[in-house]
Order: sequence, then structure tokens, then C-alpha cells
Amino acid sequence: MTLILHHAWKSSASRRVRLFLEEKGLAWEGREVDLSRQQQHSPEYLAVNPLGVVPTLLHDGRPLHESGTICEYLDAVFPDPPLRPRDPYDLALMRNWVRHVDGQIGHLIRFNWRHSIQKRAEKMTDAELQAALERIPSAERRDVWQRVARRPYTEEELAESKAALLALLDQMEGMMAGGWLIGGAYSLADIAVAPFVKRVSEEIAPEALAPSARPGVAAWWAAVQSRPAYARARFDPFVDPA
Ligand SMILES: N[C@@H](CCC(=O)N[C@@H](CS)C(=O)NCC(=O)O)C(=O)O
Repeated sequence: MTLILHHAWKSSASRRVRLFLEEKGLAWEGREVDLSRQQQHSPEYLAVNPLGVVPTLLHDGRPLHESGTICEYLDAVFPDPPLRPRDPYDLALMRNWVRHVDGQIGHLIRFNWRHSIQKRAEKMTDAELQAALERIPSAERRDVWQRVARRPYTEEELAESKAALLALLDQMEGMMAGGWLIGGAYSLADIAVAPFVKRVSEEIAPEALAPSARPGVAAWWAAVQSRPAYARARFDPFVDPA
């Protein structure tokens, strides 16, 4: 049995799958994809992931994309320890939560790409940029590449994204009755949002994670970080020290 993960160390969707794999105690091989060099848009990579994004899991050679789907698949194939609620209602809530978190990725991208893809994209000539855009399968990501290359996100747009991410934390605060987000047990619901919280905690709004600001989320975040799998999943600092 082989599990190969095409991923990027700083990608939130990749971090989600790494954390899930480590919680499961599964052995996996990594294949790093350099996003700023557009390796995710190479013909070889598009053959395993038509969306041209990371991560992609290959289980015994069979490719699967979408981090939430990958995690659910892994939980079905490797059920121990279970990382999805057994109760059908809680399972449905978990799926809606993961979908909701996925919908916030654009807000994270506005902060994240400034440190990575933007640095390379803004140096491209118009012809190079045009060629880069032609390789991107999704219209939405073409727009983002175009934006960071030529018209970086404004302070107003960053403030809007920060507000959306803080609203996510507020929602989490309201879900913390059982210590974890859904059904009183650690699950994909917690794992799915952990990479987002990591970015908020280190750059976007560290004060938002203070116990005085959101006691439930602060305790949750400490509990997530203290799990041995968290260190193994390597959520290293996003921004390299100057
Ligand atoms: N919904 C997808 C999102 C994947 C995604 O957006 N990946 C980002 C990194 S977190 C990526 O590959 N960005 C590079 C690009 O769009 O060019 C998932 O959860 O797998």
C-alpha cells in the first residue's frame, strides 16, 4: 500500500491533509509542488489534478483531489482512529462546516500569496504573465494570479478578508460546547480549519486568539497544537524570519 501526497509545505489545503494523515498514523511519501514556479499547472500535474491546485493524494497510484474529499476517503479506507462523527446529523454538520471553511480560502489567499506567488508573478513581463495565465485551468485562479501580478490586493480588501476570518473564529467560539467543534470529539471539522487558524494566529490577527478574546477557541487551539500529529504535520512559520 502506498500513499503519495503531492503538496506544498505552506498550502493550507495540503496542511489539512498532512494533519489528517498524521492523526491516522499513516506512512506517506511527499512530492513537493512549487506553486510560485507553477508546477501545479504542468501537464504532468494536471493529469492527476485537473484543477491545478495542491494537494493530490495517490493511493496505490489512483489520484484524488480536494482536501476535504481526500480526508473523508482516508477515513473510510483507514477507519482507525475515526475522525468523522458516527452520528449522521453530526456527520452532516461536519460536511457543511468543511464546505464553509473551504469557501473562505479566497480570504486566506489574499494574505498568503503576498509571500509566495506574488513575488514571482509581479516580476513577469506582460508576455510571461500572459503565458502563465494560459496555463491556469480555473478562471477564478487566473483572476487571482492577474491581481497579484499587476494590481495587488488593497488595504481595504485585506481588511475585508481579515473580518471574514475573524467571523469564522466567532462561529467557532459558538461551536465549542464539547471542547471540539462537532459532537464533542476531535474530527475532520477541527482538522479542516486548523491551517486557517494557524495563519490568523501568526500574522493576520494574533490578538484574536487570546483567551480574553475567544476563550473557547484559544483553549481549542492550544489543544490542537499539543497533539503529537500537529508537530509531525509541520505547520512551519509561513513568513521566513527577516
Ligand atoms: N478546495 C481545494 C483548494 C486547493 C487550493 O486552493 N490549493 C492552493 C494552495 S492552499 C493552491 O494550489 N494554490 C495554487 C494556485 O491556485 O495556483 C482543496 O481543498 O484541495
